[in-house]
Amino acid sequence: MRLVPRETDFSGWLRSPRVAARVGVWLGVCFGVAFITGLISHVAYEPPGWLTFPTRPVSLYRITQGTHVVAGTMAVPLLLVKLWVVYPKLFAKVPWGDVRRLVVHGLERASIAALVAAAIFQLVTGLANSSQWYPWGSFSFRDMHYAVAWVAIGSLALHVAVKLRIARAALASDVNSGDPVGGVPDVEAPADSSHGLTRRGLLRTTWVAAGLAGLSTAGISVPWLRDVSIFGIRSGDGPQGVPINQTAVEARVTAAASKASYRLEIVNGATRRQLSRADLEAMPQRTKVLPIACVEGWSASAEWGGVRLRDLLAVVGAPSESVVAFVSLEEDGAFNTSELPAQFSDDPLTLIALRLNGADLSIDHGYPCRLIAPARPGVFQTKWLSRIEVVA
Ligand SMILES: Nc1nc2c(c(=O)[nH]1)N[C@H]1C(S)=C(S)[C@@H](COP(=O)(O)O)O[C@H]1N2
Ligand SMILES: [Mo]
Repeated sequence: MRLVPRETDFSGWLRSPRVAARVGVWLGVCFGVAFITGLISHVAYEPPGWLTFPTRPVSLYRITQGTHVVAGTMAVPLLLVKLWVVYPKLFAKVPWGDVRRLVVHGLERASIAALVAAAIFQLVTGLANSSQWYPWGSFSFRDMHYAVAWVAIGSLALHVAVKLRIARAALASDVNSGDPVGGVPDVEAPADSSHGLTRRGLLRTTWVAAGLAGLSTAGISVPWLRDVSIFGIRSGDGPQGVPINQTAVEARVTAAASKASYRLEIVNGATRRQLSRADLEAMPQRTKVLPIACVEGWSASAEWGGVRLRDLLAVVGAPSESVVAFVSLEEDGAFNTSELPAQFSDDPLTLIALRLNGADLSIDHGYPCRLIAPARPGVFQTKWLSRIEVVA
């Protein structure tokens, strides 16, 4: 008996280039969608100097980030099936005798290794983040996930280029055919299930698994899908009908946020104003329907009431198109400050919210006041504001 099997030890009609190509197409679509929506998220988090992120549609980030997480989740069953179909190739014969073929073989192996490692890494870290599990400690999820996305998409492009000819031939031929495709041998597959699972049966099962994975995640942002959203850990309602990522107790702001002496400080250079919650309530109030959309994929729309940021900037003589820093009462924590680009400060929909869905903001949603701006990642919608400062 051999310890290491050979590629030819894995027979069976399911492990066919025709199956691999068909699953590969959809896997590629999921990774492509996740890559593009991921780039949008990256730009929303860290806009490069030459690009201003749009403030409309208000649900832009909600849609792109929800799509990102759904595409990534759908890729999980697709990747598992794809790896199962092709893994006998791990044991393919190495062409030791022929240097040129050995080099080509080695390069192809290396690119596949990079692709598989990057794909698994992206799906595992993405799923962990969307379920709020941070096993990587002090490493920044976003930095890692972003860097490896380039490895994944680069090695995927290379893989597609290398396999294009055989994949096209495989897709163009009957799925049950036993003819070799692009020089790769195949075996005739029975079309009926009396011999076990058919290729069509495997493909159908794979599509259903991917569809269910997508549906079960989509519920975190699509209200009517909530009931089937078994993976959506934020699908339940928080207070006032909106989920919460961090409560006031967790952020240790309960005392500071409930004090009668609370003042919101607004700073523009040497000009400083201190406003109590009653002062804020005395200013012109607006109500707007805007979503909260977290990087984790969940989102919820709500009716926010409060003062326009523009109006508050006017109080300290600042132009509405200012870059504005927000500081929370929360003393430490990764999300206790944010910086709002000028186009969002200028937007009439950007509010310092005092109310949520017709009632005073609950303490977990940011009482005495919080920022809510259109088309922004949730992490920048700073809660429990203590200071608003014009920085540019
Ligand atoms: N001060 C402060 N603001 C914060 C956070 C936080 O931890 N501290 N979490 C942010 C994140 S990650 C999200 S998604 C939203 C969630 O808003 P909600 O709790 O009102 O739903 O608040 C943001 N604002
Ligand atoms: Mo978030």
